[in-house]
Amino acid sequence: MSAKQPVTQATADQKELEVLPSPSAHLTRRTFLQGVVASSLAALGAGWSSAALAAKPGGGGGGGGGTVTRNPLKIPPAASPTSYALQAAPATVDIGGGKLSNVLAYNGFFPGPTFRANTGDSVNVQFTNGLTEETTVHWHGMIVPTAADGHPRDVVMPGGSYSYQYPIIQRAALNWYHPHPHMMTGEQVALGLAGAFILNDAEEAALGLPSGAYEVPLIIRDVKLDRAGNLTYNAKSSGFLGDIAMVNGTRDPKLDVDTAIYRFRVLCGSNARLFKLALNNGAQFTLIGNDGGLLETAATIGQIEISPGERFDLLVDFRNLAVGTKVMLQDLNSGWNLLEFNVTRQVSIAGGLPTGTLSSVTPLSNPVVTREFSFDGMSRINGKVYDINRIDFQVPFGQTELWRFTTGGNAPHPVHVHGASFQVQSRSGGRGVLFPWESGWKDTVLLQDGETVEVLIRFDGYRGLYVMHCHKLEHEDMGMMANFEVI
Ligand SMILES: [Cu+2]
Repeated sequence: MSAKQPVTQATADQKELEVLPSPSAHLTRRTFLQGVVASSLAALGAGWSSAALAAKPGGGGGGGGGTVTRNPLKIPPAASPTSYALQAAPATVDIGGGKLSNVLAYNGFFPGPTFRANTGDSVNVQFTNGLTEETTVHWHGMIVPTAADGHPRDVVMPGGSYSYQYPIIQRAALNWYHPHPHMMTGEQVALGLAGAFILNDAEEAALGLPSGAYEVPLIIRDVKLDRAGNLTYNAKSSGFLGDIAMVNGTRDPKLDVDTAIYRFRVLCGSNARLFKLALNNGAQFTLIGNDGGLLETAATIGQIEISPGERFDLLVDFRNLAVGTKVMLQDLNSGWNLLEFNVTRQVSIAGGLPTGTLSSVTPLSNPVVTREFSFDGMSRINGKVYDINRIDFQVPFGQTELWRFTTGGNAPHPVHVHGASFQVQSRSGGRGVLFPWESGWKDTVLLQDGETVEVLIRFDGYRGLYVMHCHKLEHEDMGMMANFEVI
């Protein structure tokens, strides 16, 4: 691959209204950022279909869904990260009903294997890059040393390998892993590279929450397919939006359920799309956790909005439904049907929805420093486009700080910080309130137009280099990211 080209603010923001010609599975982020229409088919290697003339509206994920043929929800295989060989490479996968699609995959799986581990375990993932461009693996939500964080500086070249090693020093949560290379994250994630990482601990295990077949990871995202049915990506500075939804890499998915309580570990894996989740039978979700693990107490909620990078831990109670009942998980923003639950088996399982305290969350307090971060345009934080070699600020280890995120526009900006979780304190302007899913610990918080969001944060894991950025991946790739150093 050629050397990276500098990105100027003008280059990035000029692109605001431009939609690059589809298809562009072959279009590299770098080319996008240079403002050049790529015609190269070489970027991602062999096996990719030729260009389609236009993206075909998928339709399958949306609409009333009356005649849609539904496909069994894929459940990615579980894997232990304590000793694991992980490869990113092009692959052909079944996206439902035997329809094959060229994607980028971890170990051939789209989404990648679901890592499962416990607090105190040590992660040892030997990664090899089978792509034809640079990549890294970022462990979103995991508190890891800089060298294991997948920082864009630590690129793994095509054919190269890297050892991600770290002890798990944090509480139970649903985290995830995905690429984080400079200017190419949006492309690689959109084409399929992401997987869940479920971390458990003694506090959570003691609650006896639904497990086994009753604990289901749901990676919800939108995708764009070309005419041949392959995942494709067209970079757009306002954020990539796909035509159809997929859950766990399955188009028009369905899940057979028992008359039981299910625990859904929900991750918004889209590049830019927000989903407003609801059940079409009017049933409520029992929200028990978010990015940073369990909440102190459960919240009952009918609609819940999730933005790229955020995670929710939701219980859904099917106990009182008759066999034969169908319930649809919907996205109220797009009107899409995301996942159909078919109640197929009567069971009787002891226990119920949790009451009382789920978890202990020690509040952060008394910040000694306040920092302001303005998310400007589509490519800048505090007026600056990301420079991989510039350290934007330093944070003393172990110091509680108040970080204030603001934006004048071009939202949504899901703000994500590496190296620590934070506690959301307030939101003013815009929606003007905090939501139940924003209590406890978070690592990604949604900043909408006109909003100011304040969080308390303390870095007490490791010293070293980390980034904060907008998790609308096109904004990140264009430079809405900052380097900081915990000292
Ligand atoms: Cu943004």
